[in-house]
Amino acid sequence: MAVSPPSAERAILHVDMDAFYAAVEQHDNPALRGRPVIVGGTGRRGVVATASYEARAFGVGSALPTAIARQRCPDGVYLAPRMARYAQVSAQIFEVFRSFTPQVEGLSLDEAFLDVSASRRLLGTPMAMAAALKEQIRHRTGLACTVGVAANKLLAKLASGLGKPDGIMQISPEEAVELLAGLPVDKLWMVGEKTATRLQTAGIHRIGDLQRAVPALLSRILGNRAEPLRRLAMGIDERPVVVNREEKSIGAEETFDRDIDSLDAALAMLMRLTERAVVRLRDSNHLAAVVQLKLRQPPFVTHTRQRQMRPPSAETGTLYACGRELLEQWWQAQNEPALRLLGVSFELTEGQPQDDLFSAQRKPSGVEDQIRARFGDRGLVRARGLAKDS
Ligand code: DCP
Ligand code: MG
Repeated sequence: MAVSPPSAERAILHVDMDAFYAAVEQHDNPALRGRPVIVGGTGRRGVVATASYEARAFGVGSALPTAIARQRCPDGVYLAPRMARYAQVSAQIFEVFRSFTPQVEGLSLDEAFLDVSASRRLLGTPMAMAAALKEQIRHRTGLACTVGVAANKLLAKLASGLGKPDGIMQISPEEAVELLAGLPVDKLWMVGEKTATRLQTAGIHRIGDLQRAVPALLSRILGNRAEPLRRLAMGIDERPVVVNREEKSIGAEETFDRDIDSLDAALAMLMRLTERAVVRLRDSNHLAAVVQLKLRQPPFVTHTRQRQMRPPSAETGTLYACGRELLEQWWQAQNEPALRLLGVSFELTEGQPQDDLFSAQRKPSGVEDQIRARFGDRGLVRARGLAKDS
């Protein structure tokens, strides 16, 4: 049965960094480049978090016990993870993602879906955006990623998997059915272990079998999930990109009719925005733990810069001084600085007024909290086991 794609086709990118932790290590220490690098628990019962592509040639990869990895690849360089550093690089890549679209759904430190449907008018075809995105990530971090391009999440993720490493891969709706047909059923996100077993018992092993299955049979096995699953098998996936919940923050921003091209004017605007935001900050009875600037250059390149406040504060002067430093640094780093939009926002902390000495017990959140705030507990699960062990 032929199924036609939805008329207003979406443009979804799935971006995934290549050998993320290992690539960061190779970037930070050039002596490691070209060598098999294995990051993970280095203790007796440690497991591999990831391996560089050089190490993968030895059959070493994620979740393999490190002890076995050492047998397969005795000359590899074995390193314990440096989560704080990976989180820092992650923040940089997400900043690049958000300069293409606000519709960013982070899945882990190194992976996200971007709905760039509305960016097409301004930034060109999805393939052009994928190329620009790769370029900007390399420029910003020195690292390679792979971008999958398609009309939905299912196919975009499939595409990035096929394009790895350092690639761009597009899957059109026409190609999707055939590509999916050869894959095992449990590659579909709706199919967990239980469903897979049930399908296999009925002789449905590959997605192609699902595509051809008699509807009545499928309904018997899957009940009301039969139809959605059959559609997935045909490459139809209407799940939206769900923007991760931001940490609680308060801010003020403004888009200008005429771009601001002098630092003095930009600072004056920053002062106005800071005052405006501080009024709301005080109303909320919170302190600012982080000051963040949003800086958009014409036509649409958005940067963010942020800094922790130690101690957290609700004082206009203190917060402005922090924003001012960030703005001046950014301004000096630009070729032809100009602002189409400027925003300042404060990440809130539960802190009570500063005369309460005990409020200092609530420290600004650590790396783990930041990761959790962005991705939920999911973002930490994998790295957790490692940290304990090593
Ligand atoms: N990770 C982990 N434990 C796992 C899998 C991954 O700790 N079982 C960590 C290390 C990875 C990072 O998460 O560097 C990203 O995971 P990916 O699955 O995207 O794997 P990589 O980025 O390392 O490699 P690839 O190029 O295959 O994406
Ligand atoms: Mg990856």
